Amino acid sequence: MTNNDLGHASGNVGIVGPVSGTEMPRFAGSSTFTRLPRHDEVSDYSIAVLGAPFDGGTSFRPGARFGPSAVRQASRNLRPAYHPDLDVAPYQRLQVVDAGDVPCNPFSIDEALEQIDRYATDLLSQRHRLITIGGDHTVALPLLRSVARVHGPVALVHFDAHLDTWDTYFGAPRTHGTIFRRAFEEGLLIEDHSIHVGTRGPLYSGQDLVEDASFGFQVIRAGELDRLGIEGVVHRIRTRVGDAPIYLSVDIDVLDPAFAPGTGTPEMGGLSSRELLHILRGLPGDSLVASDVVEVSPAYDHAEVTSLAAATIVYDVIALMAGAGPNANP
Ligand SMILES: [Mn+2]
Repeated sequence: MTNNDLGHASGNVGIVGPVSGTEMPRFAGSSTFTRLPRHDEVSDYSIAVLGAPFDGGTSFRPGARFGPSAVRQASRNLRPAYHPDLDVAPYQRLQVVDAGDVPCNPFSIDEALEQIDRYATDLLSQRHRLITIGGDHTVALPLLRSVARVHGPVALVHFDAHLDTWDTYFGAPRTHGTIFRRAFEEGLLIEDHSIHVGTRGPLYSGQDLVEDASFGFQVIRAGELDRLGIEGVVHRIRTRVGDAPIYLSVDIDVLDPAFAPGTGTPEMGGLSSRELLHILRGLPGDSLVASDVVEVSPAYDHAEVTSLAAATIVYDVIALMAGAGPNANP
């Protein structure tokens, strides 16, 4: 079967691109992320997009299990051939594929985490990078486990309204609000290289911040963005991570509910989608080994606002990994 038989636009030799928007309108055809080829349609790839439709670790509004399909659907809005702000044609530079969804057991958190770990471990290596669409934030724990197996401990760059370093909920140790404490305890993170960005809202206790700091996290609170500006935030993140391999975790609730209403635990006073995209575009793409975009709960969304934000972030992370050109101007 040739590239043309699949209806895919050809880029560099051997690379199979997404279905062309001139051959099939963007609202039709393949339902993969930005209509990329499926994992089993190509012989090798550099970046895989994976769905983790699991929301059994959610503490408030449920529904993120429908996130991967909603984000793929919203990705039809994107024209993925060329990213002008990063000056890169990511799908011509690297082979990117959609690896489908992990079959997650909706009745067992631990079994679902094992399933995600197994899938991610199959897809990841030193030269295969992974971007996972959640699912609630619990899915980040098995993803970090598989990343650490390949790369060793990593620096976590974590965009979220919440710290996600609490200990337990109702006695449950692995939930969407406890994963990064578990990741620290399991030695998956490089100490003193990780950072939360965009946290805000009231806490269970002031002690939460003390404990979080004791796990080696720095914090840029959402309100600090007004003082630091985009460049100041980017500088703080880059200084924090240094040359370490980065796992980038984006909880869509880092955005203000005005920009992302369709999520499980919304908090007022968040980032705008423009602020988030511009910060992301300032990150060192070469160091990104894996990423997730989580907590899209489509039942609470309106007009695909939240799903489109998540789809755009996934595409931007792909473009960052593919490498910015010489004219990039984030
Ligand atoms: Mn979170």
